[in-house]
Amino acid sequence: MKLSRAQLHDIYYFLRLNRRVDEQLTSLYRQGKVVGGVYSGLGQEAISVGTAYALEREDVVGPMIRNVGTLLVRGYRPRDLFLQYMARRDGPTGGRDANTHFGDLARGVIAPISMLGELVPVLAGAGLAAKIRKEKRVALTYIGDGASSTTPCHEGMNFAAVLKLPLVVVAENNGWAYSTPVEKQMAIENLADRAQAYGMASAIVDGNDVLAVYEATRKAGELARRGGGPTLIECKTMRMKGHAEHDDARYVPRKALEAWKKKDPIERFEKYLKTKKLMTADEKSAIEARVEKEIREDVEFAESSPLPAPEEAVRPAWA
Ligand SMILES: Cc1ncc(C[n+]2csc(CCOP(=O)(O)OP(=O)(O)O)c2C)c(N)n1
Ligand SMILES: [Mg+2]
Repeated sequence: MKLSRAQLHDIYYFLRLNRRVDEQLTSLYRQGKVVGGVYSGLGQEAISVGTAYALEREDVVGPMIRNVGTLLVRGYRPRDLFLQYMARRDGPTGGRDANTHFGDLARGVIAPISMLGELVPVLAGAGLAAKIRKEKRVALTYIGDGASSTTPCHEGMNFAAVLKLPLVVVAENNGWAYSTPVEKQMAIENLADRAQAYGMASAIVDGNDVLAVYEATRKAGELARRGGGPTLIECKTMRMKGHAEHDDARYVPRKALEAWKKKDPIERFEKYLKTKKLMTADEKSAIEARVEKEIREDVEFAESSPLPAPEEAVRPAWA
């Protein structure tokens, strides 16, 4: 599907918003205002935004903690992230859970599960439900290079392939699983090569190219809707920070980070829109001004929200 100029601007807006939410969360963390850790998706925004933008309204998505862009595309606002990370009363879990551990079926968002790989069988189940009910719904979730080596991930992918479920698994190969480099946890070059063994479709894309990610996800979604079964999309990218803000990632070679910085997904998309004359300097400034205004207002809103009352602690997180 060819994206319109308005849709391209929309994607640019979400990429920027994702980046600014990320930066703002880091800033709040450094001010000691965050309860728990901040798990940055810096440099991986094209994957969250490109995949989520390719979904239809009725589809379901299971983001992981770095997929803030996915949440924004599904209708969450920056304030939801700020409130949640600062454990405030008005946040999605009312201060009873941390980081992106929230979901909303009305938005088609299934909350992350911390145990790596577990979302694969859960989203395969969502795909199975769609198949049984004959709904043209696609289920999509994310795994990291580390998560891809877990038992539930293998079980979920095999299950989805055998039953030809409408599942899209987006593997964010960012080179690292905490301090473990990818070559120390898999003996093959491409994570997507595993797809053949399950009997499912696969694609390898440049994870820093939002349009490539979008296209691959559309294609996988179309295959799933046609009853063609699941797809594993490997997005090659780089984790540009430590595992979380507390980790300075001194074990990651600086040279690799410098090389990847040159491939920044947002700068790259900006350059593309500019050279193809798809976004004027004025249009770009207007989008950036809108993002800045929303960030400013939402940080203010979140900071003025109170902490939950002590008796709230005994209420379940989801009640
Ligand atoms: C089953 C399981 N083992 C270990 C952990 C601890 N853990 C949390 S994140 C992480 C690394 C994840 O790496 P990857 O899947 O590549 O995702 P990335 O952090 O690069 O986004 C580990 C080991 C966990 N949450 N679940
Ligand atoms: Mg990783």
